[in-house]
Amino acid sequence: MLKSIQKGFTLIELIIVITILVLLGVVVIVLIDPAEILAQSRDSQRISDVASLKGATQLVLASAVPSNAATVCDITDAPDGTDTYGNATGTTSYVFSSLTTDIGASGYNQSASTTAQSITNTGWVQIDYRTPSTGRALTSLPIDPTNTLASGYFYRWGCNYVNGLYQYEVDTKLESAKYTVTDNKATKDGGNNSSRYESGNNLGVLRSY
Ligand SMILES: [Ca+2]
Ligand SMILES: [Ca+2]
Repeated sequence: MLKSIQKGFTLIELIIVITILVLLGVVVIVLIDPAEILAQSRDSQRISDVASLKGATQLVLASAVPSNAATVCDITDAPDGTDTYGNATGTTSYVFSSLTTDIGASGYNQSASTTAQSITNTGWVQIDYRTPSTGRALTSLPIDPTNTLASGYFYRWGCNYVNGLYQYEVDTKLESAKYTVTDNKATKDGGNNSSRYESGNNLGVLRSY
């Protein structure tokens, strides 16, 4: 008589296997830290966007200065990081944010959500990035992947005109441990704001908000 061969797993074996798989999953999630990976991804975009904005601004202001440059750049005094910008009645703004809501401080300009990324002077930075027409650096204005006032994650842009030179600054806030602890870019950029990553040809242009 043939012995019956037992097939499959017993309940105990199944429980052991499932427990091991769950533990392995937890270990993998802890090691990978998906939240940090996502934060690093957003930061990489921010660093890239800031570099793009700096390059495009430099190209425009150094070649064919937009006709409205005098109205979007503070031409009244040297940048010192404390400028109030804007005129007395607040009708003119010289600090532009990628937010589409009011930042709640004088001198700031927020964009219309429908045109925020336009490279004509209706984008959140109100200068015309279509010049020069060849070698154009931007096809659309980048906006922060989070872009909310409450989080602090949004881009800012400002410029002055001093001694025959347009001086500009772009800044953003970073969030990942990689770029705020291991490689703390906000404190190593040479700027005057230790909580934001600054770029431009004069890092004293933008004030705190
Ligand atoms: Ca800084
Ligand atoms: Ca600054």
